[in-house]
Amino acid sequence: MEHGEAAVFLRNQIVPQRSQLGRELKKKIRDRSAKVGVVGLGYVGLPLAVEMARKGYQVTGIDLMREKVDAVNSGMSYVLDVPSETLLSFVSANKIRATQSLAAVEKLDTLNICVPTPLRKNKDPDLSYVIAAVEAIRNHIRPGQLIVLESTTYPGTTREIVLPILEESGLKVGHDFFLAYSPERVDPGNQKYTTHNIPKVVGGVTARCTEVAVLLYEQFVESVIAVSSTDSAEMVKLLENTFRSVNIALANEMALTCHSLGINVWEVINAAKTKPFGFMPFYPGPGLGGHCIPIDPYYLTWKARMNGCEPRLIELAGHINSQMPAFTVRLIADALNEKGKTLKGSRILGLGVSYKRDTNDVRESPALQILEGLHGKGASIYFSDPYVSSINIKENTIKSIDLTAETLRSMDCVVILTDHSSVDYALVAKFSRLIVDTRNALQGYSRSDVVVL
Ligand code: SAJ
Repeated sequence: MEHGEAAVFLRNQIVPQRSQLGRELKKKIRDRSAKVGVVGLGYVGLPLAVEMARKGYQVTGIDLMREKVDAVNSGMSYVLDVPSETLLSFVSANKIRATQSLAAVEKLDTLNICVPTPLRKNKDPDLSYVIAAVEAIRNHIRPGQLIVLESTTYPGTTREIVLPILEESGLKVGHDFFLAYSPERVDPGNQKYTTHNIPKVVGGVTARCTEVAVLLYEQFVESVIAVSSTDSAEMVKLLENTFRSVNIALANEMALTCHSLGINVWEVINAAKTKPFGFMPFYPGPGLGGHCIPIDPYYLTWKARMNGCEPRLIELAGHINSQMPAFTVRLIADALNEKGKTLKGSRILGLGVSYKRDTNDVRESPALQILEGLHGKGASIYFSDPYVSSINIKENTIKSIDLTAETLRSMDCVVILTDHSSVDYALVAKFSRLIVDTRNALQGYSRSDVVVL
């Protein structure tokens, strides 16, 4: 047989297999016999693994960190939203197991990639975790698999970066394997919206990729929204979080403006939000923390600039938000000054240090920048946070102290940086000598001398 004929013959043989691949995978997804995998067992990946196990899938979690793999395999959850008893029940039933080895990919039918997408020091996107995971998957990919990237990233990542790497395997997207993007929308600590009831946006490289990916999510997510491409799906998430960054920046700029006019911005916002339409309240704060909002807009602006756009509004919002920690330090200095005191030598308690209320996550928390700034100006800094046991400020590790009348009385200034629900604010209002409240946590507590943002 001529080489060309052989190729046609092989192709003809393969073509029925290829169209069969999609059918077989869909069948396995529907009857739950699909072996599903999650790469990256963090605050996104672990809840996803649990949700798929809950629907009857055999889940393999893959993570580089030995301690995470060991913790999962012993049913010890390190993610607030996943109770250990829930995890243990699925591990004991052999529905979830974790491994460090990406060779496990060979045996899987679907793979969700939930690895970090941080920023580099120069605020450029850092796709090193995604690329490392995808290159490892390429070495173990086989026909009939669905791969979905969930990590927040700029439009074009799946099509321009992930797809070429996977096709180095010789397999063809849409025929031999399926590739899609679906932005993670996990809101850590949110009791009302969790993986199964947060609508899921999905976009595939081809129509068939979208079809297979939508089918997978439909098995364990109440509402699945298909979009026309991976680029659109990537852009959806960036719009969602850039929307927040820009509106938080507006709230922060309103706070700075109200401060200069002697107006209470919290009263203004609370009154404005009585408007039953056309308004959505955002609030000023000591700065922008977390692993999403301070970071995601930079993925968008980087890509926009690479394509000749100038996203000045988005960049300006980031600038305004990044000024809030320094503004807060000045606010504390002015408040002490009114009492005839200086930052230098004052004892200052940071109340709440995680990046937002009712979570233990301190990533990018502005509280750390503020405490570091106070320390740099010679203040003795302390903190109390029911969710965080210790933090590092410069080279010093500081432990959380108990919130007692004595502690409060002993401080020259108590600054509320994160408004955890469980804190006894009546105690704070009663025994603190000076309070700077960046979250309006003491609203309703009769203490007229509180300094607010
Ligand atoms: N913040 C303000 N003022 C506000 C809202 C937030 O200063 O009005 C600050 C927070 O204190 C925090 C930072 O901004 O430091 C981010 O807060 P966030 O409420 O946006 O919480 P995140 O970072 O956990 O954002 C996540 C995002 N979820 C995903 O990316 C999947 C975001 O899309 C959600 O809308 C958000 O949770 C949420 O609504 O809780």
